[in-house]
Amino acid sequence: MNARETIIKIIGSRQHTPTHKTITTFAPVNIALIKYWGKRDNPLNLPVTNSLSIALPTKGTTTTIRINHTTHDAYWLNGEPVDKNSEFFNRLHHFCDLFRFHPSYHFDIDTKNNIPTAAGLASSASGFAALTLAFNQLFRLSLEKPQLSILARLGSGSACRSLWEGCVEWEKGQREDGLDSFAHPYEVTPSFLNSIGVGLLIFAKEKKKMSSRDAMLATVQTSPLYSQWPKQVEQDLTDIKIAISQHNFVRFGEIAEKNALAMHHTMLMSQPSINYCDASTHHYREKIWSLRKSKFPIYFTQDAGPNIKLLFQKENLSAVKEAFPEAEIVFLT
Ligand code: 2P0
Repeated sequence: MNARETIIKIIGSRQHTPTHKTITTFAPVNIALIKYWGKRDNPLNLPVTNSLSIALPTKGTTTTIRINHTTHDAYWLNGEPVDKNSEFFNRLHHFCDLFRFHPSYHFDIDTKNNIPTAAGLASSASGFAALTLAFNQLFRLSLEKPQLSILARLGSGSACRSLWEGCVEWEKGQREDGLDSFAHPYEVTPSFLNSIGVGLLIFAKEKKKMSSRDAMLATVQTSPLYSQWPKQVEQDLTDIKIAISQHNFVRFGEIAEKNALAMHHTMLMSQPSINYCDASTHHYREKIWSLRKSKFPIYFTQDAGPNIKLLFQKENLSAVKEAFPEAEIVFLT
């Protein structure tokens, strides 16, 4: 099974006549509380485990697409043309090929992130989700969200979670063709979701040394700790769902932080070691632990990069602002 076969199965005999209008879509960034780290199928981005995320409704990717009537695609990222020799160009092109229902179709795609690209802030997730929504409208496919989630996954695994606001769970699925591997909203009482703040500590804005795709593969293949990861995720998912149902922020934060640390610890044990942390990461981790001990509940999560995302309760907003004036604060609703 490959990505082309997936798209054929999803779209089936639907009409896919392009509109000649310009389409603009938006998809939010999602931050995993329980991480996706490792694939059971690499070309289809099928995960080893379920994962659970929260969306940042004001942060994400705006994508504009139109059919361009030339002989090639043209892509822009944040106003700059994308280098044809870059890995990003190849990934985009490969994804666009899935929607090239006729060889004469070529696309102008303008993608803008209001978060740093490729710095461990999930811009590929919101990017491929916004692009999937754009193709759905461009070809008037009228696909449902679960189907769009499957297609977004083909661009980037975590993109399948970026089609909703709020809390979202990605079901790993069992099927070899991946048609049961898509995301859906996970219900959280609005008052609990509304009580949580996220603080973005974006001190590293440059492109990361190793893509999460390569790092994930190397972790699965070489880390002696990887065999324990699926069990850890299963337990953390169960526990965080209980914390969510009990509106227990302290347990919620503890579990999210523990899961992020377990992911980084698992990759640190790869051969050669994969280390996304820098001196600032360690500085902020220590500061968070110290504040938590002496002042108020504050936790963090960290993705495939050095940056830290604070998790706190709105009632402590002024204390968070005082301790981290450099943090960009985002709420979940
Ligand atoms: C996540 N990350 O759950 C995890 C946690 C980073 C750390 O999903 O190869 O860009 O495109 O499926 O989705 C980042 O990996 O990787 C990611 P691909 P993706 O958010």
